[in-house]
Amino acid sequence: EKQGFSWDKYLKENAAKAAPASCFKQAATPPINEFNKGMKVEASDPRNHTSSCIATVIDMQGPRLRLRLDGSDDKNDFWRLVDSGDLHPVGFCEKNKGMLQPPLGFRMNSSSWPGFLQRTLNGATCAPDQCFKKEPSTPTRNMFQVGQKLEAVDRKNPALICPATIGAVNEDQIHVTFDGWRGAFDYWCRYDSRDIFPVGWCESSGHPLQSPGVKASSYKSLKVSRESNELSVNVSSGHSVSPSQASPLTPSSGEISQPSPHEST
Ligand code: MLZ
Repeated sequence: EKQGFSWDKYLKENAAKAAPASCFKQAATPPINEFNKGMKVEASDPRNHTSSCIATVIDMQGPRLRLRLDGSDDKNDFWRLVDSGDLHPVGFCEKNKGMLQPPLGFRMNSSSWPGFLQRTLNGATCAPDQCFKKEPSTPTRNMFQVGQKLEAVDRKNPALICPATIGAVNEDQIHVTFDGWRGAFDYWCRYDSRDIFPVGWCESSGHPLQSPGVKASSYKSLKVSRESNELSVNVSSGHSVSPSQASPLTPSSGEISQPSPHEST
């Protein structure tokens, strides 16, 4: 029998529906990753989107690359899909009459940039053109609906993709809420963000998928019967907390916490 988290079972247990694949700016079939660790690419600086920098592939997970800007520290790594519009082969910028820029926070004196650039590219392995896949087209409008399930990058731990739910929709924005994590990791993003994926994407792309957290989702699902003075808490994951486990009425923080091995962030 298959180990670990199963969307099939989870959707049934929670009587939930997956957001249709057509809602997402993602390829119908996840792109193939032909990069290797150590290869160099041109990437737009995530902290300064107008500048093109040299980056090195530090790690990979399915079709996602962990990148580090050359000349930057190891605290600002970022992840991009192999079909990200933010990535280009080395030489792209020059072909388009642009200039490669030092990353924000370049660790040397800016006058040493030209020399640094030459040294960093000297003898480097630049990722060949065929590694870079065409960016998928953008859905014409926001078609997400509240309650739909998806897989989403945890932006506080961007190596991770986790089960999530559309918590709200506002014009071109969606609220991504992480199942079982009480809001600490939730974020708003555009409907065409590359950080969100249809249910099943991790499995079909060979990327690991986290299991939902084990915390009560929020007081939205807390039902209190004042008459009987009975407390019952329904957790989005389908578990329920008995009155003896839960704290008494009138919570102060607005959230319930269950002791769990996954408490830490
Ligand atoms: N630091 C946490 C990771 C939490 C991931 C949550 N993703 C929605 C832990 O230790 O478990």
